[in-house]
Amino acid sequence: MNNEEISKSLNTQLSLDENSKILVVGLGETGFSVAKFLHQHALSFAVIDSRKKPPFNDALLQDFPDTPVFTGQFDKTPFDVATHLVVSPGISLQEELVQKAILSGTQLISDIDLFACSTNKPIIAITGSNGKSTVTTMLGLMGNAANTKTAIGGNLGKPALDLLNEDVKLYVVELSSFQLERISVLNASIATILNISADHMDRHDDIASYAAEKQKIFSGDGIMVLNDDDTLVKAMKRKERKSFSFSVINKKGFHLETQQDEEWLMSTDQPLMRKVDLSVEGLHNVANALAALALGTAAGLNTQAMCNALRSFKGLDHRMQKIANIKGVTWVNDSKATNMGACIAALKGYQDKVILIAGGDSKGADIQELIPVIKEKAKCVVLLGKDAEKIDKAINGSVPSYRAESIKEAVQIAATLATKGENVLLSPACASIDQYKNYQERGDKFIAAVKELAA
Ligand code: UMA
Ligand code: ADP
Repeated sequence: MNNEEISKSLNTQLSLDENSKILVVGLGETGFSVAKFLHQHALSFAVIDSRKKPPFNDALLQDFPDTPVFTGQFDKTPFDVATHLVVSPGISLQEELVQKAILSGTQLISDIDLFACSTNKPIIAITGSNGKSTVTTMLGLMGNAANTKTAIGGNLGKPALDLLNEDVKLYVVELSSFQLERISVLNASIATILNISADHMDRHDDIASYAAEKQKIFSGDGIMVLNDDDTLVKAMKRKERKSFSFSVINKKGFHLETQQDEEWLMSTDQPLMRKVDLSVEGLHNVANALAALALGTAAGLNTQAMCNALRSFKGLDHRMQKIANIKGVTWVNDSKATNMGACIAALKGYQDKVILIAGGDSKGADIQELIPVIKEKAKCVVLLGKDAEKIDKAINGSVPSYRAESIKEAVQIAATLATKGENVLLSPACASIDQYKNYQERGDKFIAAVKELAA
């Protein structure tokens, strides 16, 4: 779409024009991508962030010195004069001034709305409690292997607006529940909810309202890709819409089936590729591969190219990442397991009992969910972080538990507990922000501590 077409689309779909006064709330990755976009389309905006020095403060001052910027706290005045608010995903919509503005008629829009208005190329939108980044990355590899120039981003890292490029033939965007709760015009050509398990319960009232936010990904009339093994997701099917399904349990849609003693990823009765040829570990990753095949098929990608891409995909860092084998003990970094569902999937992937390192900020989750799997799959647990005590209480002595102050100490304790042939798994079931900058830093510190052991 050229700039004129985009301006028209922004006007008809979001009522944006030269008289609009847009307040960009948040100056992180999202806020800065929005600022660049609004500037490019000659729309008038100001920026506000409650942080004293938000991450893109200097970049904004340098690139757009005339833009009014308010930092340090949320000030009422810019909210009062705004006609539109673009609220970054890290800011709760319950924030007092945001709520007041919305109630008084200020239009809430998001970077994803701006993105959706600015392209007529197909968009594959991916959400779910777990597996989003893995499936989004798989799709990117598949699209490019099939000679369809594919751009991937969104919650994955690169903001959706930064992906816009005339050469791109297919957009694949990972969307979080925070991004979805503030969209209004997304009409993805193909959309999926990979699974729903409790996450971010500190920002959502309950699992029903969290699922309702996720369901917004299906707004419009695009193709739905549904997880047949997830009751909440399966129930979202709409008869009038074209849909595909995937399952690792039932033998329909994109599924797993044994043929002549070998397990195959199948599409209805057509074998696609052997399960052993996937380089990623665990049944949850088979589900991810099936979801990616379903999404890619819906987008018309070549099957052989998709399978080749899956064969070469080794998995993302910090997700079931094998770090080292030291004296017969395998060390696995699954630091990205920031909720109960991811830790449960990790544990279920093991035949034998593991030494589990877990803990951090559980974000208001119900820990009881984790306990039966811990009992079944953990030889012992090393706990750290803000909710170590809470998890320990829930375990209630059913498996031995130990306390560590840091990842480094957790690794040292685990080393004394593990014997040859066993696995030590860091799969915290919790966010890292109570002790670390993010899950990457937690994972990196784990890797460094394991390497020290090896030395
Ligand atoms: N913040 C303030 N005051 C403000 C604005 C933000 O304190 O005025 C805080 C937020 O509470 C948050 C942090 O700053 O702790 C970052 O918020 P942001 O909205 O500025 O975040 P961005 O830098 O724009 O990054 C966001 C996503 N972050 C969040 O949703 C928290 C990134 O996902 C995403 O990659 C990026 O947009 C591009 O689309 C990250 C994430 O952690 C990876 N997502 C969560 C997850 O995956 O679980 C949802
Ligand atoms: P997301 O982007 O949704 O956070 P990732 O692909 O980054 O998903 O994986 C996050 C965590 O969830 C990792 O610990 C990973 O092993 C686990 N995981 C990945 N796919 C699934 C799935 N389909 N079901 C449950 N857990 C999963």
